[in-house]
Amino acid sequence: MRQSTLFGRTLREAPSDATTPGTQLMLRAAIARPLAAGLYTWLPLGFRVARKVEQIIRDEQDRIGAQEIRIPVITPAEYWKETGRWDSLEPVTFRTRDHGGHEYMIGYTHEELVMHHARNEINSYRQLPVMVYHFQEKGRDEQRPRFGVMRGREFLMKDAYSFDIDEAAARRSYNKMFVAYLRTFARMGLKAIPMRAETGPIGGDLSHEFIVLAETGESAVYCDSDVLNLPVPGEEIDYDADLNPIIKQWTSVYAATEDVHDAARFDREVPADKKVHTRGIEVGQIFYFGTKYSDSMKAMVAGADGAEVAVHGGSYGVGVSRLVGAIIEACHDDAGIKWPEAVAPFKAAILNLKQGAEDTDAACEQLYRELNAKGVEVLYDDTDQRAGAKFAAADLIGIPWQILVGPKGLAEGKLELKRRSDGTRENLSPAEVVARLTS
Ligand code: 5CA
Repeated sequence: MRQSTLFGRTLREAPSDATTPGTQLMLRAAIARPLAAGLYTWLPLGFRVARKVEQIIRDEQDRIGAQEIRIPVITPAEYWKETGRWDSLEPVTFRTRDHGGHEYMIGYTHEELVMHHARNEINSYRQLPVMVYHFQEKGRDEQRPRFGVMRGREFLMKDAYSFDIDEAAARRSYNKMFVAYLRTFARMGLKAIPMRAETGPIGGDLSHEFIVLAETGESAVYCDSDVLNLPVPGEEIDYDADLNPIIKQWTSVYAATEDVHDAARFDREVPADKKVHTRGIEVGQIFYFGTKYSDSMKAMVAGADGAEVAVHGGSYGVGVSRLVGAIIEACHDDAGIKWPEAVAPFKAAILNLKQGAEDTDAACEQLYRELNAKGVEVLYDDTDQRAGAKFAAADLIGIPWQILVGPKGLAEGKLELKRRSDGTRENLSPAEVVARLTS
């Protein structure tokens, strides 16, 4: 893409209401723009990141056999009334009526709706276990929308739901999702730490939050330094094997947020020498809630002995919108964002340091064509800005590789390849740059 055509201007100064470095950078780098409190529009750069985040999540959900569906945003009151959440969620939801007077709410979450489908689609233990998931906008009338897209009133969530015949089977599903989450966040270049959590309005008695460490995060975090170095399971992981050893490894290290800093609730207390006190952002939460929804909604299945039992459920959320904000919060320096390559809006940026000069224009155009032809996503800064402004914009936007094309280097047949993450620079021929970015 040519930067001169990009919809969304980068800003030299952040608007004064942006309180954290991440939210300032999100606005300055033209990732998203507010429409109203807690309501954001993704601009092209941000939308590309959100799509990559979504695709990594989808990949890892598919890998554990979860099946993608899509439930509507607008949800009828009748299902929520079956569980009592029509009343309990009243203060935090957006509601409306149709012309016939029927009541609806914008999904705050989707347990009731998926449970309604499950009771119609599943009637025998032979159909279990099964997991479904969807990506869908959620509406939550947060009292204090803040931190940009990280606490919005509308946001994109991946929510998954598991159905099992009994508690033992449901815990196997929970474990699969737990490991899938470890892999999901690691693939985005993040260190996400699971912590025992409160179950809040979702219910049940087993839950973990996944917290990305970032100094500006909303939650104070205490954790065992060992948890920072645990290896995340690789692609070869066998999800049908017993996952308990992995879960045990990750839950036997103490980790807690300040608001639930009550040692009794955690898997283990940590010796004060190993305790790390930092901050973090909750990017996902998983719940095992047993028969809480299936009892009241009569989602029954016939067991092996023919007797009808209520299906055991779990739900598993990831905040897609929040992740985009959390990645910025976790990956930036004073100059701007440092996108991890897996989620970067583009892999490389071409900076034409002398726009309008025949040799730099020609070299940039050729490089741009060649990289595009080889499938490398590239943003070409073909604007009329002077070199200094282009450097600043490129560092702000945070694309992992910058290719600096200037007359001096070109005279020797060289371009400069700069890595945004650590600032290292190399002088390479155009062919070497292409080879590097396609290897
Ligand atoms: N039904 C369960 C799991 S599917 C559920 O709703 N869980 S949740 O409330 O913990 O939300 C899941 C994830 O959505 C959170 O971990 C967080 O990453 C994200 N999230 C929650 N509220 C917001 C919000 N107001 N703005 C942006 N993301 C949010």
